Amino acid sequence: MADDSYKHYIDGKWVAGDGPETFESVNPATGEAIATFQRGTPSDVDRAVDAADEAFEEWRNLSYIDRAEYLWDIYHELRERTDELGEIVTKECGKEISEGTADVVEAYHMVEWAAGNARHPHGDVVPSEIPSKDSYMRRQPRGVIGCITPWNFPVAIPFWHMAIALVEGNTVVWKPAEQTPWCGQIIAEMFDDAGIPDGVFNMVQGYGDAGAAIVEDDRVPTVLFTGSAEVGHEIGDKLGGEAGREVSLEMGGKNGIIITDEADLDVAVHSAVMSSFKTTGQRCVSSERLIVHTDVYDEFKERFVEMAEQVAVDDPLDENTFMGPVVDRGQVEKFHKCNDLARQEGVNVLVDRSELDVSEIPDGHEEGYWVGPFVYETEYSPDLRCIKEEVFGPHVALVEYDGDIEDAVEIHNSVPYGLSGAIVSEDYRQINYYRDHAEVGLAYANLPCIGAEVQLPFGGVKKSGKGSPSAREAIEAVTDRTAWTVNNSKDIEMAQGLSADIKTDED
Ligand code: UN1
Repeated sequence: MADDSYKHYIDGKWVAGDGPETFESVNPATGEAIATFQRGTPSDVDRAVDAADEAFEEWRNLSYIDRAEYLWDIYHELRERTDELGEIVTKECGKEISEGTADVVEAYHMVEWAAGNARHPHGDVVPSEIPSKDSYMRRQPRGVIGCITPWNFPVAIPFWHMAIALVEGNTVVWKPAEQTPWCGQIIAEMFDDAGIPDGVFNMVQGYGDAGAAIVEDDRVPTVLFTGSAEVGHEIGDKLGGEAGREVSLEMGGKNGIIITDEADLDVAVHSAVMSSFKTTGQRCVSSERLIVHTDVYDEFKERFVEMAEQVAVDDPLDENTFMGPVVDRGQVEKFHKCNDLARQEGVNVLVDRSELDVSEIPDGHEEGYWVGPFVYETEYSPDLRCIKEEVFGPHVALVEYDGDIEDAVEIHNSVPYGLSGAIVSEDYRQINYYRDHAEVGLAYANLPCIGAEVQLPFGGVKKSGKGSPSAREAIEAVTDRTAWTVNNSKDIEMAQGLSADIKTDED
């Protein structure tokens, strides 16, 4: 073990774990190593699950409000250190500084939601057919919750999962993304500062093998996962077949924006640029398809292309930057491969800043993972892979449509995913048609298709997810409900007119 490497947090202690290997966090803007971390093994995960399992009984017996107190401490620390942490997010995952900071803000919003919820009424009182019976819903925590989180929201998404799991009375084993272990380290330090009881919160740093060990462990009744569709479906397939095990998965999308003949083009261009290029196209909710009515197509195209040529790709710590680098070399390669595929499929390329000119790369950042917008137009065909497969980068297709909103929505829905989408239109009938027929979990009108607030369910349909691992919906995944009925009478009376008389041979 390298002595200066950061460790796992298991059972209230910083531990090196079994593995001989370490890995580095790299600043995507410079290619420089930030810090070294221990790479977790399945046996480290095993120890973390042991600790979480052991701590569960005592933790669940605290009141909601007492559990939430630990989260309030973290809330205050996140607020006090927002700027500092925002900068760390930016240095570790490359998104520009307003986004790095917004990640931390989104994290404390979720902590506020979860901890605040502890003082809200819980459960429903349900009427009974029998006047002497009271029925109501109770929730029980499920136990050890496995949380596997992505690098693009390295502070917010861990709290989507963990704040809720913990306040509901579960314990946690968390694996942060291997690209953003420094954010993981700081979050674990916050739990330590808050004095969370040993074993209630555990973090194992590492790669997919550590994540797989969490999924394999049948002492983990629920896995919350936000990340790629490929991994999410593997987890879903495995846990779906196991009695008593649950998943809540949020994966990617091939999100679209419909710009109708009734669109305000200022709103359309602004929404499209935000949705396609913010976070360098690396949100699950980023848009890679712009479906534009033929009447406004030429003007929209001209204006969108002009912006795509101009958006500032630069040092993410500079507040005038719109797009930072992508997260790592793998993402650069995938982006180029997907652009090549589009070219092979015969699209008409409109903007190609995929290989940035040296003069566009900020000084001292030559080793960073830089790409710029890649925009093309193509006629719609259900067979084209480039308009169906997620890239996770600033790769955008313009697809012209003729006809009514029904035609646009048909194109919009003709992808295997369904996470987020938007319509830009001044006509409420078109908006309502879209609202009722778009196959997505998050939908917007006259807005970008990014930027959901934490109190909304965040999840998709089709290949984009199962459940919503955030806010109220995450509670479903980390608790079991009991429908509880109590009899206030000495007589037993049954519903549905069922006789409660015990008849004997004497009768
Ligand atoms: C993601 O896309 O990976 O809605 C998460 C948004 C953010 C969360 C994005 N609140 O854009």
